[in-house]
Amino acid sequence: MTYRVAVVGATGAVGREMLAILEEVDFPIKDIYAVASRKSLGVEVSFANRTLRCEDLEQFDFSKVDIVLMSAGGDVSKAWSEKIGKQGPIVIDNSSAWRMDPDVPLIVPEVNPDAVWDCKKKNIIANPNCSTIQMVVALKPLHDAARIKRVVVSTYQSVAGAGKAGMDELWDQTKAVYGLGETEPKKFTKPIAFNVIPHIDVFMEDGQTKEEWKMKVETKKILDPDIEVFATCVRVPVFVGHSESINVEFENPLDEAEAREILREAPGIAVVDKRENGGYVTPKECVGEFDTFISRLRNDPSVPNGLAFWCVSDNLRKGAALNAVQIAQLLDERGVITPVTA
Ligand code: 2RA
Repeated sequence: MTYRVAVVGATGAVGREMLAILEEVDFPIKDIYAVASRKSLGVEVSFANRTLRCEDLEQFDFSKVDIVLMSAGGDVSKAWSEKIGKQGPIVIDNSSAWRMDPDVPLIVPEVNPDAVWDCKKKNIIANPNCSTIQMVVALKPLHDAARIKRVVVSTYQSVAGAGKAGMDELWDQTKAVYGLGETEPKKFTKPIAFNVIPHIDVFMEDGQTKEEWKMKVETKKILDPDIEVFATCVRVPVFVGHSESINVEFENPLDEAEAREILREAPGIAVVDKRENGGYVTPKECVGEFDTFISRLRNDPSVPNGLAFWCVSDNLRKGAALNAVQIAQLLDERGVITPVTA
């Protein structure tokens, strides 16, 4: 079985990663198309050993594909995903546009693969927010073992989460410190070079930011509505790779040694946890990797049945493009789509 695939937003950082990962995992592709807004018409992107020329989103005939990997932002997704789904293909959307829609499953394949069948209502599957994905991959096996009551998480999110403009801003401001170029913040609210900013996405009425809210509501939708989550999301001057400090309170006892063994066996997780200099993973080391890395596992005696750990993942890969491609693999494995092509 092979599939006809379109990548919408193919010129963006995540779109390019989607193409790279489709090739890396050897996804069974019959035809592949790069699609983008008119301003990227004709731009070339690479796939395997060839180049694809971007086609115009407004003109593209989506009835000729089986799967659409969409990373073109929330506004484009709101305007297009439902229309595309009605033409036949399943849209796997990386934006926040559909994540909380009750008729759209929000999927992390290691956590809630069975939800894939719910995509039939709108032919849309939502890819969760990057900071949620890596956290729930780690929480799922621990929840199965001892039932999580509450999670307190602080994030250290790379500028790649804000797209190419975020990466350019860190680069330009870093150069400016040495007298080379501009310093004015544009994408971020304060200087990001040599600084940290406790603000990602817009503020909500209760004082939390939307990024913090997403971590709560998405975890409930993907993993368990009874889990309480409190997040503080922070942008840090790291180009790629999100880190999280996670404290978990369980209903039942689970000590650090058991948790370490459970996580070692869990899909999508690599445990690197030596109590010595450098015996942990930093974001620099996770770039390009598929796994979510767990380090610094400790009992947290400040609450009953408490556990703390450090969690690092490539936000452009597991936090976006890789998770989307793994959803496409799940569609294939479960036989959700019947492509017209053999
Ligand atoms: C960020 N969560 O890091 C966003 C990207 N999805 O800003």
